[in-house]
Order: sequence, then C-alpha cells, then structure tokens
Amino acid sequence: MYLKEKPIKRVAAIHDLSGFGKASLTVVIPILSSMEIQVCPLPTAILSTHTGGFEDYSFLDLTDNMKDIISHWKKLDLSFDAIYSGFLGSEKQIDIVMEFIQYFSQKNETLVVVDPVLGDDGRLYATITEGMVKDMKKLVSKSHVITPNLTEACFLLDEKYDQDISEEMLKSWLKRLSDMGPEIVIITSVPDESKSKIGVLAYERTNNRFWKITNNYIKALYPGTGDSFASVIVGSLLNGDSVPMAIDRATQFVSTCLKASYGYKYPQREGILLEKVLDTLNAPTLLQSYEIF
Ligand code: PXL
Repeated sequence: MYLKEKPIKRVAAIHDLSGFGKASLTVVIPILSSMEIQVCPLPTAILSTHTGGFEDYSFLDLTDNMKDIISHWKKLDLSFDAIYSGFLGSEKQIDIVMEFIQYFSQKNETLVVVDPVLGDDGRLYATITEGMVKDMKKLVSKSHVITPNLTEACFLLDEKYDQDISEEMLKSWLKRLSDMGPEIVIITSVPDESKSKIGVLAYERTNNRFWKITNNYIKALYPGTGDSFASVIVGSLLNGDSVPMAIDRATQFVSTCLKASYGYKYPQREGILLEKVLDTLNAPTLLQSYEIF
C-alpha cells in the first residue's frame, strides 16, 4: 500500500518538563521535530526550572499520571519506533519505564535509548538518590543504546570519577557498560590528556568497534547539553545514520550550540541558545571528525 498509516517515525519521550532553563522536553521536542520525527511526551515531572544552578524550584511528581497516560496509550494500541528516556523523578518511575519498554517493544522493532541522567561533574543531581542509581543500572540493561556522560558512567560502574582516566581504561569501561545490556554505548564529556579538548567515545558491540570524536574544550557548563546530544543521537539513528555518523552529527550540533551561546553574556544556567542553531540539524554531516581507536 502506498499511503502509509504512520507517515513519520514516532518516539515516546520519557523526560521531565522544566519550564525555564532549557533541558529535557524543552530541548528533546524541538530537536526531534526538526529532524522530522514525531515526539509523544510522557512527562515524568513538571519543574519550574531544571535543578542545575537554580534553587527553590517547584517539583510536581507525575508518577501516578504516567500510569494513566500509559493505560490510555495501550487502549489506543499505539506503537513507537523508539522509546527514549531521560531524567526520571523517582525509583518507582524507573520501574514504570521498564514495564513501558517491555509492553511497547514486544516485536523488538523499537529502538530503546536510555540516557541515564544521574549527574555531572563528578556529582549526582540534587533529586537523584542512591536507590535511583541502583535502579538505573536495571533500566540500562533493557536498552539498545545508552548515552552517559563520564560522571554517569562512573556511577553505573561503581567507579571513582577521575578526569585523568586513560583511553585503555575507558575502552574497558565501554565494554563493561555494554555487558550490562546495551549494544551501543556512548560516553560524553571525556576530557583528553591535555584538558584542552573534550571527547565522545563510543562502542558498538556487533562490530566490536570503538569510535572517538574530540572537540576543542569550551570552559562552560550549560545544563541541557547532554539532553541535546542524546536527542540528536535518537533522531539520527532513526533516520538511518550509522553510529559514527550519529555521534558526528550530535557532537557537531552541541558544539555549534555552545559556540552560539558562548558569544553572549547571560547566565549559563539558562541553557544553550538552541533556537539559533536548530536549522543546522538538517545540514549534511561532513563525517570528517570521527576516529577509530
Ligand atoms: O539535563 C538534565 C536534566 C534534566 N532534567 C532536570 C534536570 C537536569 C539537569 O540538571 O535538573 C530536571
């Protein structure tokens, strides 16, 4: 049949909605929409702002509402090309996401991407508990792709955060993370030896290949860059890119966002100026930056 019942790819995006500060759904939706992918948000919580650099934020836990949303989606017999989870609000929510994956990826045609949002810069985010770290390990085991930053990789592996980690050690970490379940492991925010560059390292179990991309380090911490990176990975893989193409595209996009933002003087906690560079997502990737290591 020529007319398709589902004309574009569809993602169930399980993240919070933070009203101000550009993170989670406020970056996931524009990025994936720009990549011609339909986003169906399953919100985990509503916050006045994200938690990175703001205090006294409001936090509405949506655990019970998530169950209602999911049961309606089941009644509608919805199907998704990908399930993509990020910031989760409680241990109970991690169980809900695992059940969601079990139910909605029965035919094994659904790409499951877990961004194990736990912390950054060696520390857990304010709302993340030790119990959530433990449960996140279980959720990771149900995924095809994970995108931890270096801090999150340490928490998932019970390793100490050390910015001076060697490449050989990182290779073993990538494999150990993949042994937990996911076929593709992408670790972001890895400083290189000189600390003047920052890298993304990836492992693909099927081909037993390691990929690396490094970029000049911009000394600035804008919350939401991890969410932007993972969203581009989801969009690229759904659009048929290979793993190195996807990391190339995601790295170029985040680095363009950082450069666009760094030229302005405003509080970094307000996040990257995503809107200024969204249209670059559809430019062809030059595929000149990745290395095999
Ligand atoms: O960008 C990750 C993220 C997502 N959601 C919330 C956060 C953060 C990071 O600080 O606070 C609410």
